[in-house]
Amino acid sequence: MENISIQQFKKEYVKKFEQLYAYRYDEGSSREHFVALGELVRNYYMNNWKSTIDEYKEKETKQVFYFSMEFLPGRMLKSNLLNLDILPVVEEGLRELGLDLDEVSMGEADPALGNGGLGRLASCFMDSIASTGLAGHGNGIRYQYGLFKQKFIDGYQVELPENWLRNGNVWEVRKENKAVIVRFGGQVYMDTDEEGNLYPRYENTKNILAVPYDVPQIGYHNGIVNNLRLWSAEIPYGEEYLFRTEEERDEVKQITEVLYPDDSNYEGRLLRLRQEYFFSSAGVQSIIRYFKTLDEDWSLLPDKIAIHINDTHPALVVPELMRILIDEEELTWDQAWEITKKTISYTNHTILQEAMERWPIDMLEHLLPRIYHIIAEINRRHIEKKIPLYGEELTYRTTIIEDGQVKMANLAIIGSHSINGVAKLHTNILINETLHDFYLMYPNKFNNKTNGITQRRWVQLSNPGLTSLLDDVIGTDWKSNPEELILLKAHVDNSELLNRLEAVKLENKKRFAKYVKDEMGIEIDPNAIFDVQIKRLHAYKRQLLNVLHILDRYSQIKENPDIDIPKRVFIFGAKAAPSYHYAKQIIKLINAVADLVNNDTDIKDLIKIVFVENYGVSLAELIIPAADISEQISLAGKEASGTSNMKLMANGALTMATMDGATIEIYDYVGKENIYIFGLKNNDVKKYHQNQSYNSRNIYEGNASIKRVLNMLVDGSIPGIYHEGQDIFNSLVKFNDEYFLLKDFDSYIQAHKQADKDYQDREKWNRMALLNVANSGPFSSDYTILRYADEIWKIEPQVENLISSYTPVK
Ligand code: CR6
Repeated sequence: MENISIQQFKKEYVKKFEQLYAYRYDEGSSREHFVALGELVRNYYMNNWKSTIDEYKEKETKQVFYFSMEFLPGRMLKSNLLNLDILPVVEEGLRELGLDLDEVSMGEADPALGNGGLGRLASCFMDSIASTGLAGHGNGIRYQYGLFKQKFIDGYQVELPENWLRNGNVWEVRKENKAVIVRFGGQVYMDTDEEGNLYPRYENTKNILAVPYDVPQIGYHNGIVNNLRLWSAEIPYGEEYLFRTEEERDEVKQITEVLYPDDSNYEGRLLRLRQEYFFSSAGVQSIIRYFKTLDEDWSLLPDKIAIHINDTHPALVVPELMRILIDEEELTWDQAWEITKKTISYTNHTILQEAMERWPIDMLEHLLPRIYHIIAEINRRHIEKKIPLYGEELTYRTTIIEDGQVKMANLAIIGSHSINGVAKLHTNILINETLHDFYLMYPNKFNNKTNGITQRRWVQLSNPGLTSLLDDVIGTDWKSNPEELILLKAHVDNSELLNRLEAVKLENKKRFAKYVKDEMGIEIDPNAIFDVQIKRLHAYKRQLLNVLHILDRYSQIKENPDIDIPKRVFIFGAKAAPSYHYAKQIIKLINAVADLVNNDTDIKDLIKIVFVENYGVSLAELIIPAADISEQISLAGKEASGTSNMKLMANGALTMATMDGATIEIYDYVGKENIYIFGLKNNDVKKYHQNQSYNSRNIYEGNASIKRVLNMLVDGSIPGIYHEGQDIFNSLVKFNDEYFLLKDFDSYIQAHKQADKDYQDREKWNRMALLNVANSGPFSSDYTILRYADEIWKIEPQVENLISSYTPVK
């Protein structure tokens, strides 16, 4: 956009506010100021939004559509201002009007339309696609209610509805004229038309209107505005009479009402299947409608369109695209199949068996009869074609339909041209273990794309102190080319700079400490080590190991009150899926330990525990810049990638980690001196499984510290956890400790002792922190997305690329 002066902004702002509310702007609430500012900012990008979309169409630019059941964009105001290059003007203008941008920004709801890493990754990707000048759009669901709001009552997690749309959404544009019909249920018969062609005749279907709400995805300083299209379910116009009962009307509303609160866990309910088909079908239909305006030969579809599916939740795009090409556009099966495979690509985000989607045949057949026919036919042809090449045994291990169920990962692999994992180790596990059979059939489909994060949100916006330090020391080019952060390395011995880095961290810690005091009434010392574990609560992520460390430390201080260790604040942020009993027990345990330790005067503030309620994107923005230690302690082989590891590193936290997910790549970049690695490696875990030689009870019996700590769970030392303590104890001792916590305990404690020591040497610590920031550039999602574009989607940046070079896959 053209430059706007502070004066002009102020004038436009006041005018906009008073037009909207009909009273003086200085009487407004932060919510109203946010709305007024949002409405004004719209004017600044609307033209670019239109011209971006027009230009793609005019030039017939190949476009990618990123289908994801989840997006976690966070508050968009500051990010939009940053990318439009008007953040300083707006900030100053508001200040002169007596307003504070941060406060105004709090007036925006944080849309929690995702669970965790997968949803946030989708949003980092949206930002990077626009910012690297790529033609790409998101396709998802406009949930009326986002991920539940978490409350702790008596230390237990309670879930409350997240009505994020209560005050509307200034960024979205409802596009009724772009609505499509999505068909569910009924019966389908294959009939023959006058020319003798087969066509499906539907009876008694329920037709639902899918209405798109488009949200702008603004590129960084490049004039590009792409689209995030979120679909909402409605009763079709004029068909209200077909939905006569309350129940029938509710059924429609429900489709886009709530986000399933499961993270890396399969939720196999009928409503979830409806959601998946709803946004997959609506998205594919709108893409096809666009393609038809280009008036091109169908065989050119893969040259104009790429469809990417974020995990298997949108895997029904495979049969849906087949359905449209065959039933509606009258292509032959073989033509349609070639086009479908060439158009679609798929990312796998987990190897956890419990997260693999499988739908009962009955359910699919009932809800989507024609789609089920097509899947069955894909499966039949797959078997027919592969048996002569690979034999029966291997082929039958790769079928889509098995034991009365439809396996969505198999459908996604067979129906696409690319499948990628999200970190090197994860991709290797897919290739060598989980999906090895498919790898034998399609070695060329497999590739790795290590996840990334956008430094725009995770450094520039959330850590202004670090940002201006970086600007002063290495110039501003890192903002469009994060690899330039490596220039910082040359300053590693500059003690003045190291002190400044420490001062920035301290300011961020004070900011968070204030939040903790105001919201939770807990006093924490900003000079303590802030030790952070923020992620969904899952047994494999081992928050419990963190707790065992705390209990061990607690016991040591009790035993030896004069112990010389730095103060620690253990910070947790984590939601548990409402039905995940064990995860909720661990939440209760953490809160109970916090009560015990925080109120024990013997501890003299050597330990404080802060478990923030309702962790999400906005809290992450506050916590990450304040972190000294980043806990990435999953059992090796279980965390596909992780992305908070990258955000924390970029903000100068030191990583305390097992060799898992993308943390291994962090280790490769920063080097072993600048990271704390402990615990079993993936191969060690594999050996234990193969030999069935793990025996946690032996460890418990033979290790005095472990015994002491575990006994605390059951001997009444921690008030209020009678049942939880017993169950958790049993999981570790009686049921053989599925995630090898006891095996990793000693080396974890050792690594923390080393961290205590290092922290006391301020210069050493700051140097390590600096090297973490310096090496975080390669984890920019801009590079990740350029690799997707180049190697999978075959699309090129449209604008003069802002990024001069990017690291090739290593
Ligand atoms: N839970 C992985 O577990 C990864 C993200 C994004 C996850 C996590 O390690 O960083 O995806 N997987 O790739 C799924 O959601 C299935 C996640 O967020």
